[in-house]
Amino acid sequence: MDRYEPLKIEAKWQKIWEETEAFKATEEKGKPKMFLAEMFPYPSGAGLHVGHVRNFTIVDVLARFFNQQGLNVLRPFGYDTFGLPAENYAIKTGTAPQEVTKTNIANFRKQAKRLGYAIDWSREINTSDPEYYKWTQWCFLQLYKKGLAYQKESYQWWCPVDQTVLANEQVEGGKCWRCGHEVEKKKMKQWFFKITEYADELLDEVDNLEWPEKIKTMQKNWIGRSTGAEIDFKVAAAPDITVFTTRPDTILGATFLVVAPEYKDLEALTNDYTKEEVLAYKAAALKKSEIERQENKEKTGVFTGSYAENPATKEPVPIYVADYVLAGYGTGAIMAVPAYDDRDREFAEKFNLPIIEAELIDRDAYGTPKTTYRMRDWLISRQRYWGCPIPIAYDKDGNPHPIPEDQLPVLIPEVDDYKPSGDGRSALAKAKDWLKVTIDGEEMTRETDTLDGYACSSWYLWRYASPRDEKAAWNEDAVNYWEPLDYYCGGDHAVAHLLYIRFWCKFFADLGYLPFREPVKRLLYNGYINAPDGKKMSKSKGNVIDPLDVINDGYGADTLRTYEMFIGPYDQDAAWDPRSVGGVYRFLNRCYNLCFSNSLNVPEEKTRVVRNKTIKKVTEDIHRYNFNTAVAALMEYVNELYKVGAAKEDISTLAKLLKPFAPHLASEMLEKLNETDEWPKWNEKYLANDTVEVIIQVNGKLRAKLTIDKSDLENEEKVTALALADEKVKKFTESGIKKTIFVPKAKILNIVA
Ligand code: ANZ
Repeated sequence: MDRYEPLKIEAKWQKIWEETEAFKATEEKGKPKMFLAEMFPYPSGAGLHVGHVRNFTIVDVLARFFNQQGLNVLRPFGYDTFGLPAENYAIKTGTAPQEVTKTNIANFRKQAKRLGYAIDWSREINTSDPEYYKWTQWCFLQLYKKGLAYQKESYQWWCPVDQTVLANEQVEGGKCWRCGHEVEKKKMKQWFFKITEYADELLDEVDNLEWPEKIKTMQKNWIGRSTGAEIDFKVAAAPDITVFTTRPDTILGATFLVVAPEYKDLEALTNDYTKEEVLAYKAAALKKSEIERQENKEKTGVFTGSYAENPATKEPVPIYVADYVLAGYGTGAIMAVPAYDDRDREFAEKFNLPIIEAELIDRDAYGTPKTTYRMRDWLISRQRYWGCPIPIAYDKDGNPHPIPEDQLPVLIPEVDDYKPSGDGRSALAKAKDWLKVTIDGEEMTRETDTLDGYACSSWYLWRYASPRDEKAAWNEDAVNYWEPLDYYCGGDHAVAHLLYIRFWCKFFADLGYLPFREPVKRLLYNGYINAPDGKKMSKSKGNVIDPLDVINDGYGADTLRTYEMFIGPYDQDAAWDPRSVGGVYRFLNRCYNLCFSNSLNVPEEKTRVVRNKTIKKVTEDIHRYNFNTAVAALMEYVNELYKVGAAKEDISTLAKLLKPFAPHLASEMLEKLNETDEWPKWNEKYLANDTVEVIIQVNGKLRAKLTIDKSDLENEEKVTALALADEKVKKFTESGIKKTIFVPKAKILNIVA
């Protein structure tokens, strides 16, 4: 080929990698390992988008970089396949979600292969594969056995469009994270995982993680630990009220109490005169999201009609209901101290309640010390068909029983119609035969809720260690060798997935199944790629860039990969720039031409400094995730080589440094040079300012300037030889030399001819 033809080169190398299983990882005791993964994708019908490409390429650059450095690299791949899009499509078209998922995975795999990723394809996993979800159900049963999977009746976010409950993490600004419809509160019996059991450890260990600070802060705020006290207030004709306060020392100024609209004894606090208004207020409040309720708007509330006794002052204080008090936090009831708390002051001013600047007292005088968390237990019930069935059945009295482990997996039954059953249950309720199950001789009815998809992704990183194991969720030896994950890359799920996975890790470590307590050593949180105008890419705006189009337009995968690393700092959002794509393509062309049309006739000393500098810069940049400046350094290097010429060492160095970004082209170059891809090392000796200019005089007249290594300044013999070999000097010394005088300090060589 006399010109760069990326599509040809890429097809050739992809075939070779596939046939030789080039990226298959095996445990090699004694060889240091490196395990990297991206947050696995949901294989949507639309295929890969440029955001996936950025995310996957970061992982690929690191994987190839470490591989070239001689580490034993594991870079697996998988698909997070349960979820609403496939189910909604099934409801609309009648196509089984199993089928849609299969098609979408095939498409994703094909696309990922066209991007030349160094993936160990023998480790592909898919969360909706019964071989996989069998073990998700096993995980559930372990949590159930320890009391960490339990049922509770409570108010839940309910999306009337998707007909399912949502976790707090899935309600964004009072709207469903999937369809954007306003959510409602509904009282239901649901399954939960008791993540709060690990709240302290989850919080305390955040600081030790090599994760971006912003994610660590988000996790801390989400867990939201508060230390304070619970204090009992006596109520005459209703149950006493326990409040949670972080300021028990302010109790002398507590002039009223406020309970949340959902407060369990609210009705008991009302009387004939207040009941109607209180219940109407409650109904209105239930429609608001927590975020709305905490907004700094004018305070609302209603007097319940009851009084409590302040245990410190013995004074009667009125009890109000107001939506700024949240049901799931603390006890759902507060003592209001308007002199010290701004929210209480606003409320007191509006309702004309006393504001008393009382003195502060000893914190421990009343009540019992108590620590509260903002984080709630993780709601995992979903009224969905396309999810992992919860392995539970109910006896005649409605008591839950675990499905015995040897009966796993509980397979998803086939149904004709995927619509929810209409009575609040999923379409699974329509599979009449499937519903019946016999446990210990007793006939029972299966649970029709499925697990939140986040449960499926809470353990997949360990499955990667032994993805085809039929005897266990993960193999102990394999997990010991590969885990924990060294690098995890994603641009979403800062508090949900990344908290759940830490929770399960601690739980399974406590059971003795994992020899570590944190699943992810280093986290890279990548930014998004936006449309050229800076706006979010979306189908409806018609501004989506299809990565396959970029490849097929003739640019190839290497340009796409290199461009997405060059687009800007990896952790910041960046706008797509078609001109810059062309620039990267021209850069790769220049690399190609250097290798395939150049005569490589420059002595390696000539480019030694820029070569060593480039090796150092690219190596250090990749280590620090400065992928964009690493690519920029390679571009500068190529510019320099075009100016001064290239040695064979330059081309091989360029190919090796380029390989993580543009692996196909780099492989083609290395093949031509008959070189391995071993990562090059730099020599500090040859870095910046390591050359000097020596002035050569013949009979006192300046005849030439010589660039030499600084270290050669000591070597008079070598400098003289280099000078005499110079064409310009030769002319004046043809008649013979009498003597030479070298003054290294002045960098002058005098030749007397
Ligand atoms: C009296 C008091 C006086 C309070 C004072 C604060 C300042 P954090 O730090 O967020 O934990 N509170 C308790 N439960 C609540 C609920 N369910 N909904 C809304 N507010 C609630 O805040 C704890 C403080 O928030 C508690 O301490 C309580 O008000 C209020 F000068 O009690 B404090």
